[in-house]
Amino acid sequence: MAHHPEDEHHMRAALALAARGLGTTSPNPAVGCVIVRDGRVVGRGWTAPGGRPHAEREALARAGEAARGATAYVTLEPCSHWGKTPPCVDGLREAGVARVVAAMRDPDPRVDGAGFRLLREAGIEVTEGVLETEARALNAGFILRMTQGRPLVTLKLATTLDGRIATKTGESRWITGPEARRRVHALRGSHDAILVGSGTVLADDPDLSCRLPNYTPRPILRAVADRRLRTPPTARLFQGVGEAVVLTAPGHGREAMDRLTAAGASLVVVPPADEAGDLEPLALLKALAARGVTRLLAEGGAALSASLLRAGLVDRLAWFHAPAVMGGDGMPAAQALPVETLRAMPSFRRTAAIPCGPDLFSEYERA
Ligand code: AOF
Ligand code: ZN
Repeated sequence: MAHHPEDEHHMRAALALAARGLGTTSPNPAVGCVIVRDGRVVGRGWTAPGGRPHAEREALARAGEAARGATAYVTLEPCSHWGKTPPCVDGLREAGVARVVAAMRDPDPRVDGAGFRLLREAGIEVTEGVLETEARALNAGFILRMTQGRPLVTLKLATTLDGRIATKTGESRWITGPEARRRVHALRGSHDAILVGSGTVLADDPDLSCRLPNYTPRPILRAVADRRLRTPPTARLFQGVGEAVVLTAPGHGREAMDRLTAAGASLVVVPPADEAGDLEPLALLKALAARGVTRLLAEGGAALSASLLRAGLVDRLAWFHAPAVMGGDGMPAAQALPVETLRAMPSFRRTAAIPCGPDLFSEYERA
């Protein structure tokens, strides 16, 4: 269908609106919608916290009568199914929208092209695939959960220039400065869950909260991979806002499990991967996806990072580098993968490099 010159411009605006919802809409996608009539924006909307109302409903409500004859730009195919709310396709049709421009097809099997078909059957002009690459990157978590049953994994690390996360005596607070630490909270805010290994809980007792300036702490699911059930019930991560989950191996006694559930944790048993008894990383991710997690921020330590990298399950890196060098007796960001040839290294493509106070923040995606 015809591509109009202004389509990309309005879709870019819709994508920016969609991004506002990241971290608050799971298990639903974060969608954005802009309604344009005679070249003028008459309504804007994005998926509400909790995943409903959908973006189109929000934008249509603002546009009111001005939606008649208008074009709706949506970052995802409008839904065609009856869920807890009526289909957005019906909303668009009833509002008299003349044309729908969508960035990508919805991989949810309840939609999967049916939204486009129903719109066309209702006589609405449909253009698909505008800024599809950008929309796929934005929806990567939702797409992975729908198609592979696992969340998007971003591995966050804060290291020295030579990639060390702690001294040999275990000192790690703080390698990076306050600006970097503030950015970590923003990063947490755009994810549905945080995952750490039990070693990190024992070493640092992080609270894993999401505190943003001028906001009350945002609820976020906090998870610990803890095959030996070493996490103490007094761990600070149990005190935060939102669900706390301990992922462990089978075979623990009732008493050890009850101690953690009494502290407010949900216990999830996942199969061990190998003789060493490490938790199977994909099973761990699937257990989190089953709880609705679409975007996971893994925050170390060295064992968890290695286990995810080894399994090829790190989709993105968020790496803070402090301007200091620790040397070879410091603890490396990841335990042995192992890598013997350069070809065998997990490799990434840099997507951003941003100065952050004295530190450098860089983002990468899988090469
Ligand atoms: C849209 N716009 O803003 C969102 C959509 O549980 P329900 O009924 O809310 O449906 C969730 C599904 O709806 C989700 O899997 C995805 O297919 C779609 N989400 N669709 O048109 C939105 N959030
Ligand atoms: Zn919808």
